[in-house]
Amino acid sequence: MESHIFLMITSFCVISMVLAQDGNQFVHYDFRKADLYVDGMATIEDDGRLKLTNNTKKATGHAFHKKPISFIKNTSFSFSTEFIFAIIPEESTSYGQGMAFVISPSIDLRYGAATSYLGIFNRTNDNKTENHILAVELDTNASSEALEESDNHVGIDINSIVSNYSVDASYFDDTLGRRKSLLLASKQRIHIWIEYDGEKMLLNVTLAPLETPKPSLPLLSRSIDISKIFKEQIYFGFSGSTGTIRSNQYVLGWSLAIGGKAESLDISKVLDLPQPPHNHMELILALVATIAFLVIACGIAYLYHQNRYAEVFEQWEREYSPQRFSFRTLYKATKGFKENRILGAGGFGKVYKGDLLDGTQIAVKRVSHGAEQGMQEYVSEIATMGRLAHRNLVQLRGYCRRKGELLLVYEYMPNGSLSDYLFSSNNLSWSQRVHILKGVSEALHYLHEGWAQVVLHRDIKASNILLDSNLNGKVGDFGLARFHERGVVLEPTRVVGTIGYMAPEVSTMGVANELTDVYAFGALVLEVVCGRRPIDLDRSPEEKILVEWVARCGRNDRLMDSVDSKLAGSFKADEAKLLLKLGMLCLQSDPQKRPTMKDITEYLEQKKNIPHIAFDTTEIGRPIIPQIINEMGASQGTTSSLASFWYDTITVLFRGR
Ligand SMILES: *[C@@H]1O[C@H](CO)[C@@H](O)[C@H](O)[C@H]1NC(C)=O
Ligand SMILES: *[C@@H]1O[C@H](CO)[C@@H](O)[C@H](O)[C@H]1NC(C)=O
Ligand SMILES: *[C@@H]1O[C@H](CO)[C@@H](O)[C@H](O)[C@H]1NC(C)=O
Ligand SMILES: *[C@@H]1O[C@H](CO)[C@@H](O)[C@H](O)[C@H]1NC(C)=O
Ligand SMILES: *[C@@H]1O[C@H](CO)[C@@H](O)[C@H](O)[C@H]1NC(C)=O
Ligand SMILES: *[C@@H]1O[C@H](CO)[C@@H](O)[C@H](O)[C@H]1NC(C)=O
Ligand SMILES: *[C@H]1O[C@@H](CO)[C@H](O)[C@@H](O)[C@@H]1NC(C)=O
Repeated sequence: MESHIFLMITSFCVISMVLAQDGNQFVHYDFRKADLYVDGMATIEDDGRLKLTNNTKKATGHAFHKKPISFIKNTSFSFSTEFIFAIIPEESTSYGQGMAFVISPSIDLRYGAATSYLGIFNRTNDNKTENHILAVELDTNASSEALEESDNHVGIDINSIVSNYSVDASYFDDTLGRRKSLLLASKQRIHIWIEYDGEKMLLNVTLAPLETPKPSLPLLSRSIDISKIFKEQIYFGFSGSTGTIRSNQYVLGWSLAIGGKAESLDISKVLDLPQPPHNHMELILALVATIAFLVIACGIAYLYHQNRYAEVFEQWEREYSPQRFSFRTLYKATKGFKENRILGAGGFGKVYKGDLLDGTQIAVKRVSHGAEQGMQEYVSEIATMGRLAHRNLVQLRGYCRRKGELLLVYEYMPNGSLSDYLFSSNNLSWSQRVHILKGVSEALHYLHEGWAQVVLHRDIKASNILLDSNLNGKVGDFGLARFHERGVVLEPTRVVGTIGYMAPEVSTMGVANELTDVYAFGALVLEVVCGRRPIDLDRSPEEKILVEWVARCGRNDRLMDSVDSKLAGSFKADEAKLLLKLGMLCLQSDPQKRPTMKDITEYLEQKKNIPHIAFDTTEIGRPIIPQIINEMGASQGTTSSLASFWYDTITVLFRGR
């Protein structure tokens, strides 16, 4: 029983396959697989489209299914077909000729004329019953030979190009319940159904745009007795022509059945039309426009990029390139120099925290640098400073140069500056303070004597001493540092420094040397021991200037009174005495009486005894105090906090003689 059913199924399959191969029924989406005969302009394109006409004027193209169908001359003969076509005219106002679905006794219609004959008939054979041809024309030109009036019509032709029936192209829109016109030469894919019911002798032609399902009403429904047209054998196919105006005509899917309903075409399988071909001028214009657009876009991107990451790099800088950072790297490390990355701001610019890609933390100082002259010398000094190495120096890792701006890259100091630490709620213990001062003295000793050249820091102050994670003091910010050969007589230069740390002679002599650094170091020592700024305008006149006040305490034999009150009872008196005396030694008005940094390290290591100091007013070097600060101090109140802001942030620049 089971095997019997199986046999029935297989035999059914064999029959339908035979039918399909027979040519009585087929569906094609890819015409390479169809058994087509083509001639004239017609070709089957590489991706499977049937292209009936090309851009040749006054030519024809034909495509026929090779297998003939036996035509039985009785009422039982029916057929059904549907296909997708597209007419792409060269111009958009003139469409040229059209195409037709043709049932012919021969596959060879090469005698068919071009232009208005659509490749089906010619002047001699037109309107002859010997043609045995039925065609459904999709005509886009009203030709006088064919007695046509419409440039967009569908016609049924029996043996003649003069249609027996013809109507303007349209389709019935079932959702609207009315007809809508449809342009055949619309460059869009159009669906057409042609059905012949042999019993009713009715030929129906129905059109619709590709996406629209088959309308319920046909465009044409005419009674025709096809038995009077055909002979015993018929072929199904297409014919198209061009005239003086050219067009490309495509067939993109075809289903046909004899004696039944043709299988519906699956719209999703229907090939797209090729990209509309451009003419040369359009192509060149498009190319030029594209290139122009790209150039402009690239230009904008480049300028934006240039502007964002622009740097100045000159030939002479080549030798420093190992120390050079790209601005891009620094920009990314500081997240675009974000406000929340600012570590501090001074008279010379802001300092930002940065994270390099390898995880190293850095501090980036942006120094505005108006003058490009002197830059070479400056960068060479920076490069030299990059080679300075001491555990109590903040390592300068490199630099970057932009127009009007210099960026200095330092190792990152997690505990910030000594100034911030000393005057914040953090309490630096006595031993920590001593440790920091020793470290700074060693660094300065190294700068002055441990190097081939003499390095003057010129801006020693609490805010330039930075603290690492173990609270080691490190001398940072070499923004004002200068180098000179040992033993040369220094010329007066532009004098720089910070109020409170500037030795009196710099204003009169205009010379900075090792001993002016020593003076600043002395001011720093007193600041650290006493926990007070070198100049504090908020205090009483005798306490305003720290060095004068410490001297007063010394003269009154009450030196310990000057030690930071936060340290009460927790400092070593003998060490405090040593440091205060050392500070006073450094702050003497006569530079020659000041100790060298070498002496200082030896006093601190107690390798050498510190000389006697009288705390005599005449010997004390009062730091330079510009008039404006004095005046501010005179009027107490709100301005004094402004003065202390100045003190902290403004580094004074003025010319020596
Ligand atoms: C059009 O088809 C004809 C005939 O096959 C061919 O000779 C001609 O080169 C084709 N023209 C174009 C533009 O493809
Ligand atoms: C059709 O005509 C043929 C002879 O031409 C005949 O043998 C056949 O039975 C006819 N079929 C029908 C359905 O009338
Ligand atoms: C029809 O063909 C003629 C002659 O080839 C042409 O002048 C006219 O512009 C065409 N009309 C359309 C709508 O293509
Ligand atoms: C027209 O077609 C017929 C074939 O039907 C052919 O014999 C004749 O030569 C053709 N005439 C011209 C002018 O091409
Ligand atoms: C076609 O030929 C028939 C006669 O065979 C004639 O009556 C008719 O007018 C012709 N049609 C045209 C358009 O010439
Ligand atoms: C042809 O159209 C008419 C009128 O709409 C309809 O009655 C008939 O069933 C159609 N025939 C076919 C084969 O679709
Ligand atoms: C179309 O039909 C054929 C066959 O019925 C006639 O012979 C033609 O004369 C007719 N042509 C027109 C224009 O009606």
